Amino acid sequence: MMQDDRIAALATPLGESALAVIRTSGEGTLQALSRGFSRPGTLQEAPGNTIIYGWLQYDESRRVDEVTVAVFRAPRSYTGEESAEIYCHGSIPGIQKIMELLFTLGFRQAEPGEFSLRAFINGKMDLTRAEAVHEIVRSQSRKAQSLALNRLSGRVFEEIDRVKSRLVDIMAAVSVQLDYPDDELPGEDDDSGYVRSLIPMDTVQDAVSGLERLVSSYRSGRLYQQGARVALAGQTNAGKSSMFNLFLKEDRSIVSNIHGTTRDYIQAPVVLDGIPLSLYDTAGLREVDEIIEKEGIRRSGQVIENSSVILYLVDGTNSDKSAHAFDEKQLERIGELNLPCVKIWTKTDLPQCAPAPKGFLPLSMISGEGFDRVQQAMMEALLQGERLAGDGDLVIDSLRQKQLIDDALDGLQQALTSMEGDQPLDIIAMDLQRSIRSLGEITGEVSSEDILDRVFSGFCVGK
Ligand SMILES: Nc1nc2c(ncn2[C@@H]2O[C@H](COP(=O)(O)OP(=O)(O)OP(=O)(O)O)[C@@H](O)[C@H]2O)c(=O)[nH]1
Ligand SMILES: [Mg+2]
Repeated sequence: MMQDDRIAALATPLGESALAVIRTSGEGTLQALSRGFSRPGTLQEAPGNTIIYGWLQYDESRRVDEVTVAVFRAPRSYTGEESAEIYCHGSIPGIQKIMELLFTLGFRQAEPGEFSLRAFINGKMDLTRAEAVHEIVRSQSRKAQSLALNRLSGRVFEEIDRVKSRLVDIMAAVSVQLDYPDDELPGEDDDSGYVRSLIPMDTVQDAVSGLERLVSSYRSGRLYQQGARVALAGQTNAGKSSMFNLFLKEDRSIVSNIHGTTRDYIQAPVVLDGIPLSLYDTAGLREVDEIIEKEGIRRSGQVIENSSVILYLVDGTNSDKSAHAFDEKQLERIGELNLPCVKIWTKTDLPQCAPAPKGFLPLSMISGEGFDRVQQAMMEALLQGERLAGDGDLVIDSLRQKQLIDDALDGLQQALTSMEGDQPLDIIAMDLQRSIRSLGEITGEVSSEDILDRVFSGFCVGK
């Protein structure tokens, strides 16, 4: 991507709408745009943060659209460059005509994420904030959006920066000592008390716990942003479709007392505690010869294997021994696949229902009794020991950030081990330096084309 030319892109979805926004940026944007504008002088002279009304046109006889143009002067714009946002009518052919006009005026189509890349390069935001912009756009639930807003406001940056600056202070002292080993202080192979005075253990320990907190927030960050796949599984008539409907609060999947009612699996989205879930009702598991039901069971098996958590339902009124053996076999398989699973004992409202065995949660689809506990258990299974984040919590959602924090942690732990093993100062210094570098990569202070490409190429065009 070049940085010294002018770019343009539609920033809103391409479709019919009252308004659409086309974003432009780059040095000379207003000058270039004014050549296709009904009031060139006004546009060229407009101060930053103002809005100018007029027509986009090739000339008076070839008008393209009636628009307003928001004017931004460098560095007070999203990208930090001179830029303009064109508010036009949201018609697909109209937008296409405007883009064609812009190309003849010397703009080129922006690459995905190019506006944000320029913002980063011009020092308008660090990489964690740029990633947050993308995460906000992508958020599927209100909670995910709130958490991404926290990141946009710079909280990841601040936390990383806090840890990093303490390590940099330590490294500064260490470097002096490595450069001038003969100064009054004892040499490097002296007692470990001296190394510890240069590198305070509790500061390193504190950095470790700060970073560990961030890493552990990743699982719940992921859940909020990407959601999870939940499969309802079990034998025919166990109550899967009834439970599916209970989740959706609507009569969506066919429920009947005929075994094998559900054949094709059914998927529906549902948001629970701010986590977007993809819920699957599957075909009841049983031995069959009938070819269509068999295929339904096979496909359901794939859904089950690819889910993040399985809710396995067992009909509590079924006293048939072979049915229990069948369930045990299925649960064993799920266990072998290492999939989180919540076991549910259904139809507890019926008098013939046996008490729930150990490890099963009792549930009645009729009264809804036990449903809260089941949902809670499902969340626990998804979070695997992490707690759910509150709105104000700092939660990371970028795999890139998580991996770099892991690298930084690795360096710090290595440094701590070396200190305990009375290793020479330069060895410990290398580990600290590695951590500092990884932390710098998170915010983009240390960056390469490769890293930037990875971060910004996933963005949408116009961001
Ligand atoms: N009393 C009572 N009846 C239930 C309960 N759950 C399900 N049922 C009934 O059990 C029967 C089977 O329920 P479904 O939800 O269709 O069962 P399924 O697991 O989807 O069955 P298949 O689609 O055949 O695999 C229906 O008649 C439901 O009304 C429950 O908790 N209490
Ligand atoms: Mg069903």
